Amino acid sequence: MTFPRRLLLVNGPNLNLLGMREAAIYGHETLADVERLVTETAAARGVQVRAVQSNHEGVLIDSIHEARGDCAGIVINPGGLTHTSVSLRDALSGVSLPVAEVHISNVYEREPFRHHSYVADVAVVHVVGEGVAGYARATQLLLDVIAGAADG
Ligand code: CA2
Repeated sequence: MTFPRRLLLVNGPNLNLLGMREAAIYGHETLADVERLVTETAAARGVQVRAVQSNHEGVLIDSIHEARGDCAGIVINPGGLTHTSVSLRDALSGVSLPVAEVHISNVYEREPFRHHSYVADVAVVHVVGEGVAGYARATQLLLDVIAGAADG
């Protein structure tokens, strides 16, 4: 494989609270658990992970820009910015890297304002409502896409 052997994992606003509040919706696992899961999933395929969580949109956008040339793809749970941020979507489409969008909860079974994602059509992988385990599946699927593109 000739692609950079690194993924960027991005978690958006409030996901630092995982495991501390709203366990009925998001479960008991913490952000550290998420980052460990993705790191171990990627490591099993020889890929490193750079993990970023921020409550600030601009920090997230900067981290996405910095992935260009350094990472082969992006796993992202944009949190509430999923439903509001054209700028985050533009950053993702601007770096031209394959993107996996993950949501812990099933956003389609929640309030109507969570049904629209500005990120969905710039992502090639979508995993919704599988809890924290969904990050591992998203990582596997994204690595499949990257490996397929490298082969093709
Ligand atoms: O289901 C998901 O993963 C979400 O992306 C989580 C976002 C929400 O705005 C999206 O609609 C769906 C919220 C993340 C906030 O996470 C918290 C975790 C624990 C306690 C409070 C918030």
